[in-house]
Amino acid sequence: MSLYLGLDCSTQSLSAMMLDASASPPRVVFEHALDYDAVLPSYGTRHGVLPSADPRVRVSPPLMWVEALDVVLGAAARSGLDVGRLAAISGSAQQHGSVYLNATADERLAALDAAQPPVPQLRGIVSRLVSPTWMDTSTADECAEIAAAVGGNAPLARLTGSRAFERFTGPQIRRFWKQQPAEYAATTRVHLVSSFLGSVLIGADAALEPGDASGMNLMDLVTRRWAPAALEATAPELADRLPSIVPSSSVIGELSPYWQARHGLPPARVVAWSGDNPCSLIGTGLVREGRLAVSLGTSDTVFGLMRAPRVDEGGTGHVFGAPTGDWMGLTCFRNGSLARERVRDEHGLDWAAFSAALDSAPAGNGGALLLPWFEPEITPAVPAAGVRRRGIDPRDAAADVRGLIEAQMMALANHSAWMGVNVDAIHATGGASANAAILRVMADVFGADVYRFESTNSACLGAVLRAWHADAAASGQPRSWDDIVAGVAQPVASSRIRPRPPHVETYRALRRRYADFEAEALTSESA
Ligand code: ADP
Ligand code: XUL
Repeated sequence: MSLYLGLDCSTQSLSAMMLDASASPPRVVFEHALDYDAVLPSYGTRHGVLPSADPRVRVSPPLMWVEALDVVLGAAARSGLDVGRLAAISGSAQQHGSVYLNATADERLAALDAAQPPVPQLRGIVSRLVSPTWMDTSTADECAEIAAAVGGNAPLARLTGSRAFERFTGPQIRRFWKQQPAEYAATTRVHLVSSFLGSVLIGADAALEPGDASGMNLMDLVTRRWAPAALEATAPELADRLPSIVPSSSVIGELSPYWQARHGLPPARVVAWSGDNPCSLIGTGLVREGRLAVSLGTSDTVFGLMRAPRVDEGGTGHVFGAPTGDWMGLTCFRNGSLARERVRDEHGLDWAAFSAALDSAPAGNGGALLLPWFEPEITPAVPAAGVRRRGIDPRDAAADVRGLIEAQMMALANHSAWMGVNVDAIHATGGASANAAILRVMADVFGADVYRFESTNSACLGAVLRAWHADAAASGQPRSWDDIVAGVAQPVASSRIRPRPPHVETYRALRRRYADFEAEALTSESA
């Protein structure tokens, strides 16, 4: 019986997981992660992105992801497992980031020489050397232009699931076309990070699926096809440059002869890659409506499955396609793990001391508040960095750490209210979900039970499970999503953290004061 491989190309690392589906229950038998800054220093990234003098610009070198893929596939092949049993591979990638390919790409991808590493052979295939990432905020003008062309942000949100957001691929493509028209003209394909890496695996142009395509401001959320009005508002002749959109559990090809020969892998099925949040929805087991997941990764996100696309016309959140064929609501925060690391480092702490400092200050921090905008923020939209403290001495480590974590948890809770989910349980994931002190604040602020998972990488687990789901269907033995996630993507029952009623009361009041503080700061900013 079968092994499945999931890959996750995230902001700071590329990771892999293998699942043995014949074990009872199915279990993860291999995990490996590669940190870009540490293992591939020649690309010059910091936290996975290139340094930039303009704080709005956050780009990464796309071929770094290919080199990481090569290293990680090699590690999976040498895992000692019988990789001849590998039936299917899928992937997860940071959302919204785009890769621009020229007319040589298809031929070069198909003709790779297995005796050589991939990157030197693929150097000429990009029409743009860098890929804008989800952290990029340089496209405010383009957002305004696109929204105006389709009649405003509310109609754009109804059509595509989101108002125009700076990091979304459509506004990024428009800026590229405006600033580098010759390079845009030379671009024959604009891929997302997900469909780019899928293309690299199959040695041909790969399709996109609706989960990641809905992060572009270009797809009709209901028909799951490109929306002509959005394409027209974005850039000329864009339809020809976009991949096709296929259902999420589609086999898009097989592992190319190059990867088979290079690492001794079989001709496994390759399943459409998706975005990290849609993959995490599966990896946290949220295949039914009613619970939310909170991912504390490089970005912090809060999301849950939706049976119908209840779009947020208020402009905070997104509705994406879910891998199950349903939809998912999501709100994203940019000041996540890197803000936590910043405060940790400013006070000279390690994670254990950070947690102790957090625990040592009282719930509610004596009424003190902090707005954690160390970098421009996505939610709410804060164009220029600027941390604000009210009643916190920045030299007081306990108050500062507490202020940060309470701010992050209150922002997550307040800005997910639009989803209309009555939350009684939260599935926590992402690197910082390993931190129980943070999860205790989460439980108190949301007034909900919080559960953890064995692995903090639900995006990678979701990718493996998507590979299994699609392979089962392609083999004529389809399995339900409930069946796929049972026993694998379930929270650890003993990890349950219950909210403490007095603290829930404290935060009920503080959440309103936090919302007022946020609103005041935004008003004074725009004044
Ligand atoms: P990504 O979203 O890029 O995949 P991860 O989910 O892998 O990121 O999260 C990585 C982050 O997890 C690191 O940047 C680090 O700040 C954070 N992290 C790891 N361990 C802890 C901990 N014990 N407490 C808080 N944060 C942690
Ligand atoms: C979601 C978003 C981030 C990235 C991070 O909209 O921008 O969560 O997907 O990888």
